Order: sequence, then structure tokens, then C-alpha cells
Amino acid sequence: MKELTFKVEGMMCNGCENRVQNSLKTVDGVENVSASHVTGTVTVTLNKEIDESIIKNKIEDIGYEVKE
Ligand SMILES: [Cu+2]
Repeated sequence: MKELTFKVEGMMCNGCENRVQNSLKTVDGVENVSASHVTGTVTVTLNKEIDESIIKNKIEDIGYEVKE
């Protein structure tokens, strides 16, 4: 299991957390997602190797900004 944490801007409430979580859970290789609008972070647990750009693009597709 590998864990990746991203700094994400734009999440303002629990609804945003859910949007991010639900979106990322559909990605093949993602085992678990934890998003927090309080800390502005999204932590993803992977069950296989995937390119982290896939995660970043997915987050940005639904309107949030991933910080490097
Ligand atoms: Cu929100």
C-alpha cells in the first residue's frame, strides 16, 4: 500500500470533500481517499502503482486546484 498526499485548493465544505472522494474512488488503483477542507489536503491510498498525474487531473477536472 502506497499513500500519496496532495495539497488541494478550493475545498470549502464537507460537500467538496465528498465530491473529491467520490471522484477519486472511481480511479483504478485507488483503495481509499481522505479529503479535508480544513487542512486542504487529499490523501489517497493506492493498491497498485499509478501515475500521480491521473489523481491530479481527476481533482482538477471537478474544479479544484492541486498545488505542487
Ligand atoms: Cu464545498
